[in-house]
Amino acid sequence: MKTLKNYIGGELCAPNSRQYLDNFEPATGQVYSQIPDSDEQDIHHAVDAARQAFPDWSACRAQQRSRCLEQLADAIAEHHEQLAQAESKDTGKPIQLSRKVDIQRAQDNLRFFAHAATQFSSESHATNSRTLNYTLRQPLGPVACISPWNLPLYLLTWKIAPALAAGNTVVAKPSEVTPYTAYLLSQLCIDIGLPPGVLNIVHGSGDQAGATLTTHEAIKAISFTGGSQTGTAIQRAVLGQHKKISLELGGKNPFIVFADCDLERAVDTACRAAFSNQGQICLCGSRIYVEEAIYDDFVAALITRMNQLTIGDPSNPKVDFGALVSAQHKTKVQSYLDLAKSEGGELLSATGHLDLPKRCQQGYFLKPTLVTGLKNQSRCNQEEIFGPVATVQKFLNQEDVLHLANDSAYGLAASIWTQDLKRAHQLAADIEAGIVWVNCWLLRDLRTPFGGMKASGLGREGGFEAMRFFTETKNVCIDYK
Ligand code: TXE
Repeated sequence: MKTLKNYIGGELCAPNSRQYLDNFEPATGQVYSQIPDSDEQDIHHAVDAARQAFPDWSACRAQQRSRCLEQLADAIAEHHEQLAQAESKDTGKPIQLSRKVDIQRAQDNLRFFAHAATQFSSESHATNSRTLNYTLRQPLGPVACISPWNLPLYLLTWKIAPALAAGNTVVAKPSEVTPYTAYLLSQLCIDIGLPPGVLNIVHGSGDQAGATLTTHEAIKAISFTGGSQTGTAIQRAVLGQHKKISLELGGKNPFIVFADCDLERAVDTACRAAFSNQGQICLCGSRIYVEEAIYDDFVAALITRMNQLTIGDPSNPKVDFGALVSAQHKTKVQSYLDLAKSEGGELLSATGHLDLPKRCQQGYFLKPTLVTGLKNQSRCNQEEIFGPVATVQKFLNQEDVLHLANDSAYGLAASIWTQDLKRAHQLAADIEAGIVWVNCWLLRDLRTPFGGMKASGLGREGGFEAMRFFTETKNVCIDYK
């Protein structure tokens, strides 16, 4: 059994209390590591380390910070396979997804912000012939990065990279459900000689380690990805502390299919959008709306596509669909299947290849399911299930689907499928979502702002916008005559 450690002040250390939490492998339901159950003392220790490292890190040349991030990206590239296996074991997601998406994108995040660090700039405005305004963007100090379990290394690096690039020091708290890749990252930080205290990684529960970190008086900004309720709890907890907060929360994203779409591509992408990572991606298209004329054909084709998924041991490279992240989460998702029935829905589950070896008999597996026949206001259509359950509804026309899509507390992402350019642009402008894809899903350009509206979050991450979040903006006005 592996015992993980915190990474504080450049060293791996046991938690102050010597208390640990069990870490389960979702594919087997067995405990396979112990993670520090960090308390206030561990958080104070980590924040102190970040505070001490801040003067040198913030004052060093951007090229030096860039080099450190680049070296960390190189280290991830070198350990790509080890990290992918660890991630798949920790989350229950298919190894091929860990290889292609999470670990690759973690590396990309660090490389992107390594380059961004040397390109970051601010503005100056010549107001008239004697007055000049210029903007200083200064790093904030120690900041907190709190990340969830669904894409653990990808989302952790998405936060720490811009924070470090902008000259801040970081205390990160990865999800207690999937701590393993963050632990491996701390070993890589030691290997590349990252200056002590620049990045600190503290493991533990949200209630204890997370809450202590976010409310710590020395923490100047919080970048959080996780559930909407937790986001709201953090906002409340730090009310009056004047911290900067960026919240990337849940979604209930519409996937809109018009009759003039490329049907084959739309069906294929709808299946990926609904069921990738067992539906546990905040950007998943979990509300599918199909124009009346092609509704029956679309649903039949989608079921056929779902039946082609191989469900099984995530460590098998042929598997497309693995286990849910925890027993607790599986119970939550199952409760929505019961709810869907009681709300009058019809459940269409994939009958595809279920290939579970003996070691996976106790794993948290659940087949992908489509639910038809629900009202838009049903709880299954309004609440984030965050699992392999997608709803499908018919719509009549553009106006009708716009109303259905926006009739939601969430506003993270949308995907629109049509050949009609005018309609696509109109809908993209009218849909209440921070990210709109037209004839695609999940394509990312790291320069673009990322984040949601309404209950899906606050602030936009991505590109220079993410670095600006981690700075204090100061305008200097000078009269030089
Ligand atoms: O997330 P939490 P959970 C949604 C999804 C899921 C639900 C709950 O619907 O079912 O959220 O998932 C830390 N102060 N998403 O419970 O609790 C916690 O330790 C400070 C969507 O796993 O929000 C972890 O590191 N930190 C989402 C992180 O917050 C606290 C991805 C996220 O955990 C804290 C994951 C507190 N009081 C779940 N309480 C997305 N947007 O992609 C918890 N944490």
